[in-house]
Amino acid sequence: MIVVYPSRHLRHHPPSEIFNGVVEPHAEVPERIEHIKASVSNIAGVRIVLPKHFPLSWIEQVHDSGYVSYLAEAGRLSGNAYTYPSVFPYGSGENSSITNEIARRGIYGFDLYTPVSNTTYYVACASAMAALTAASVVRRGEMVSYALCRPPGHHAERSRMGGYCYFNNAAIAANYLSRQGKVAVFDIDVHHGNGTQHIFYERDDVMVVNIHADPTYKFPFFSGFEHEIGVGKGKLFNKNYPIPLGISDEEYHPVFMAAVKRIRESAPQYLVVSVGYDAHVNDPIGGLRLSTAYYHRMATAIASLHIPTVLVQEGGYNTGELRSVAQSFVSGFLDAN
Ligand code: Q9C
Ligand code: ZN
Repeated sequence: MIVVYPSRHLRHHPPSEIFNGVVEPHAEVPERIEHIKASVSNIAGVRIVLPKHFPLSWIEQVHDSGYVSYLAEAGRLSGNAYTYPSVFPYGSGENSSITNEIARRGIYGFDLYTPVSNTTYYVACASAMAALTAASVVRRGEMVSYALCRPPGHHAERSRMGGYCYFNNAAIAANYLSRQGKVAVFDIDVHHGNGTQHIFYERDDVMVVNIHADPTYKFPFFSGFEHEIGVGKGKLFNKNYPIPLGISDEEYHPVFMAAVKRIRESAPQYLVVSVGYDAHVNDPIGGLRLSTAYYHRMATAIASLHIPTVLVQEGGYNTGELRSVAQSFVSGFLDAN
């Protein structure tokens, strides 16, 4: 398995996140990817590579060009301090003509977890390039590859950052592969991948299947409900499986297998998996109770689909557990193949 490691992620270290008015240390820390990389590099059959460079047009096919340049400009204005989104004015950001810097921070972001500094654009590009590199490996004929993306991506919409995400790496990989045939995205991060849903909501060439903690109680709160099924020609090409908080392997499994069945029935040529390790029992923010061994079982079931698959790293915040959880997941994939 080729594993793509974007070493520039070490330049990304937001100091804090603000939840409901309270400042907390930022959960999305550099050690996450260092631990995952260290553990998977010990597995026989894994080869670690650096990202290759792809044209920026692959990012701009998924993200609004005003948003992409905002990220670069806001970073230059911030210098090496991180600036946070403002809460006004709320808006989608697309085709925005607003130039005031404070207002723009409210247009291009939807929460206070996702600050910008002068390294953000550069590290977000490298993370997206890692996803594209992993996708190109599968396009060349490998059955599986793994992009150790950091910052993560699945909360980033076409023109808004949020949930620690700037560019939607999984969506960029899925859109790239969609030029070759039908694609499915399977999002197993504990949080709903609202950005991926938003980006493909009107498309029928990329099916999006999401299993996550019920957004009534968990981030992102505004999206991820069962009635969200896609619109226009994208209708029925989006499927959400919200899960009650606190559930463990045996209760999760039937829902997971229903999602796998749905993917099999859509018969995609490529699969992109948004892999979060934050549904694990010891994750500090997830709220579900999956075991380390269950990640092996999930990987086996996904690999049994026999669809060329790009694994894209999303969340997972217990730095003490990430080595064993990643080891369980990756070896599940390799054992099945
Ligand atoms: N301080 C991803 O997993 N909520 N993003 C944290 C506790 C933010 C998660 C609240 C969750 C964002 C990629
Ligand atoms: Zn998550």
